[in-house]
Amino acid sequence: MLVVGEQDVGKTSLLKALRDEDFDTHESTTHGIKIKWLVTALLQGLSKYI
Ligand SMILES: Nc1nc2c(ncn2[C@@H]2O[C@H](COP(=O)(O)OP(=O)(O)O)[C@@H](O)[C@H]2O)c(=O)[nH]1
Ligand SMILES: [Mg+2]
Repeated sequence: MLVVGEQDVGKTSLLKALRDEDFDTHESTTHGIKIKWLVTALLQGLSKYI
């Protein structure tokens, strides 16, 4: 998933929420791009077969 948008619209906060991470009212600006793992329900379902 690629999240693109204007500065300060909440991209980092949205991705943190999807990763069950805490909301930060003073989230610092992301410089450049940040790449992180996001384990989806599909991957979680597959994990029992791996
Ligand atoms: N009230 C409120 N503030 C938010 C929300 N999402 C993000 N923010 C705040 O808006 C600012 C920018 O958010 P951030 O996730 O860094 O945006 P980004 O620059 O698009 O990655 C930060 O201070 C966040 O705490 C939201 O849903 N509600
Ligand atoms: Mg950001």
